[in-house]
Order: sequence, then structure tokens, then C-alpha cells
Amino acid sequence: MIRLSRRRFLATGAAMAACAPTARAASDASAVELAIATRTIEVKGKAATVFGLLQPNGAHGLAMNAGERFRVRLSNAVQEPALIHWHGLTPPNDQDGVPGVTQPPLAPGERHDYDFAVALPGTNWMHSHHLLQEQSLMAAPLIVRDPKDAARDEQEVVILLHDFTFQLPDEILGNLSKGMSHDHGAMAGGSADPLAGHDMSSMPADGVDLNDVSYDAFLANDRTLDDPEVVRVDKSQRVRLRIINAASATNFMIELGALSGSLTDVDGRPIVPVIGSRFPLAVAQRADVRVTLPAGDGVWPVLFQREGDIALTGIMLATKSGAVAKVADQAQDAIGAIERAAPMLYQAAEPLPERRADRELAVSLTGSMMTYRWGIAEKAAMEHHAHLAVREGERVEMTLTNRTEMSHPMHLHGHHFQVVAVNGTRMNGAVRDTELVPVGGSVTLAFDAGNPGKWMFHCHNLYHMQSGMMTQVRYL
Ligand SMILES: [Cu+2]
Repeated sequence: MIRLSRRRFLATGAAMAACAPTARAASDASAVELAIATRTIEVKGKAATVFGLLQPNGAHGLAMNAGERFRVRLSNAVQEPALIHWHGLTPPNDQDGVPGVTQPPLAPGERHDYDFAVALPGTNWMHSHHLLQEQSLMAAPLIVRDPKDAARDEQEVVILLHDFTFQLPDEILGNLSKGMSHDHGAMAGGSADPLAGHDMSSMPADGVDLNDVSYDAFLANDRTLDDPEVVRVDKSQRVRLRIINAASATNFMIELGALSGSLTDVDGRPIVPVIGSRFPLAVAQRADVRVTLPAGDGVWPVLFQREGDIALTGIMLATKSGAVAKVADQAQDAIGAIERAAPMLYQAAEPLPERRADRELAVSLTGSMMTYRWGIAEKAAMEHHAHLAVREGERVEMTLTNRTEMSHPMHLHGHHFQVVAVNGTRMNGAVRDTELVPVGGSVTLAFDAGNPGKWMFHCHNLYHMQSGMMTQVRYL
């Protein structure tokens, strides 16, 4: 077991943000050593033992350059089987890190070497795809820098978001699976009384459920707003926020407050930039937001508000003489569904080549809170197979229709897809790997079948996935 003191841990967080050369992928000769480990963090004054993915120098996760090989020796230093998926990378199938699909989980003490080319830059992440380990923070940044950006006068700030609970994840899933007498006060977001130690309730609006799980805290780089990370910046500094939603079941709204930013990449792929101060970020998605700070001294909170709730988390950007005052961890008003507050109708800066679909798949997202069984059903194929079949070389278009009362962040492994239609209207949408399908809505995702294998396709809400909302895209 690896234990890091708080001071040591903060130092590693700073190292990530400040682009320590040691955090980069090693030269061709050697692999980056990455340990699945436990560590202790402090949440609201209480110690919590959580997982982490640590290099020998203490760096959490890793950063590398596009064009390099991903050479990682992953070792399991915890007391249970585990395996890590490289979310946003498109490795050969057998290196995708999905237990039981691409390789068995690593037993305690076991290790495995990964080695594949990484062509595209992007803000990505890594996380367990085994049982409910992700809820216990088995996740870390995986930053692929564009070597061309090295010349930019820009400070990189990586922000990893989590939803946190002192409860055992198995108990959460167990309670959800009991098929509740759907009591929102108890189950769907907690009591309205903050003194009861619960979150504010996420009452359904318009028959839409926004949250199933009651959390104790929301974390930005492992900290709450009681004791947030303070990133020192210069006056007039340009900052690139690389924001990763590593939460298990929580969508957030990015709230820049007085700052305005330019959203330049989603899920690590470039879009036609969008200027704003609020951007939605669903589970597993990433957002790169560029901000230029004002010329004077100051402190700028970068906040994240939980969908359907008043709960906030965040970090502070502060100049050296900017005095950091405490920021409340609750907003004045709850926000509704993130995709309604700010529709994700982005335009790809590097779209897929225009091409007619060779294969069209009509896929329904099914299930309900009441039974807590969720599913993915495809009209024709699913009668014969439990998965979606494609052939190498095809342009595939998958239309996902959400027939449930919750939105679902749907993630396809091994590929980037382009959003080419929303609710039946064609568009030159973003290229990404995780798309939120709103309640009652449909999205069409196009991808080129150029990476043979068995690829997970699933809802990234951990509890939905574990309750059936997952299948595979398999090459025939
Ligand atoms: Cu879902």
C-alpha cells in the first residue's frame, strides 16, 4: 500500500499542472511505470482511503506527446483484481483494458506491458473498467499534448472531477437494484435538509430524473471548496483548462463566473471554438477551455455545479498577491438538465470525411429507475446477437434513441465518432468519444470501422452500465 502525506500529494498535483518533464512518457527505451495503488485523501475533514494511478515519482496519471508510443508497465499494487482502460485513446483491441473482454484483470502483484502508437493529441483519462472501482477514484488524467503547443505561452491546468461517497459502492448499487419504491427524498439525490448530511434533492422536473445517487462530496483534483486547490497564475496569463469529468454518475456545468473562455476541444478533439462562461460536461466527457486572465491581481474560481442540484466544487486561479477567500460549496439556485441549459451543438473543426453510411444501426436505450434495469437494443441485429455487428472498412451510422427518463452519456471504445444528427436534423457535429443522449432525444453517431475487435459500447453512468446498459460493437 502506498500512502502519501497530504503535502506530498499536493506536490504531485502541482507537478501534473506544471508539466513536469518527469511526468512525460519516457524515451523509447523505457516504459512509464504506473501502479494501481491506494492513497489517503481528506474529504470534509475525514480521511478516506481511495485508489489512484501513480508513477514512482508520485505523479498521478501521465502526460505524453502525440506521435510518441504509449509505453506503460501497469502493475497492480492493491489487494483485489483490477485493470485500467485508456479512455480517449484508440489502441489495438487487446490493449483496451476491459476485463473479460480484452484481457483478464490483473491479480494483486501482477503487471502488464502496454505499447502502441498514439497519433492524436487530446485531454483523455484512464480508469478502471472493473466492477465499481471507478467510484472509489480508480481514475487519473491521461494528457496527450500536441508538440506544436509547446511554443504557446499558455499555462496548463488539469482538473479531474469526481463524485465522492463514504458509502461502499456495492451498497449504492445494491440499494438501486432493489427496485425502489422510488422515493426521491431517500434515493434520488438526498434530503432537502443540508443538516441531514445529504445533498439537495434532485427532484424530477418534467418527468426527467437527473440524479440517482446521493453523494457526500464533489471533488476537483481530490478537494472540495472547503479547502480547494489554488493554482498560482500570472496577471494576464493565458490558461488552458483541461477538464475531465471522472465522476461515476454526475454531470456538471462548468461555471467560469467573471471569466469568459473559449471551448476549443471536446473529448480531446478540436471544435469550432465557442466563447462562453458556462459549458456542460457529462460523465466521462472532457473539455478544453482557454481563458486569458485580467491584467490585475485577483482570484478566479473555476467552478463546477452538479446537474439538478446546487452543489459546487472547483479550484481557484490566483495571482501571487491575490488573497484567496472562501467560496461557498452551494449555489443560490439549482440548475436543470445540462443539455437544456446549454445545448451541446458543437461543430467539428476536423470532421470525418463526407461519406454515405454503409451500415445504419437503430439503437434504443431502454430501462427505468423503478426496476433499475437498463439496456441497449438494436432492432434487427439484437435478435440474433447480443452485440452490434460491423464490418471493417464500413462507415457506420448509429442512431441512439433514448426511451428512458434519464439522459445517458454513451461511450464507444476504440474509435472517435462524429455527431452527424440530433433529433433527426443533420449537422456537422463534434468528433468525440462520449455523447450525452437526452431524455426523449436521439443522436446519430458516425464512425469509420477501422480498428477491428470487440469494443465496449456503454452508458458511462457506472450504475447504469453495471445494470445492463452496455453491449459491444464487434467486427464480423
Ligand atoms: Cu445511463
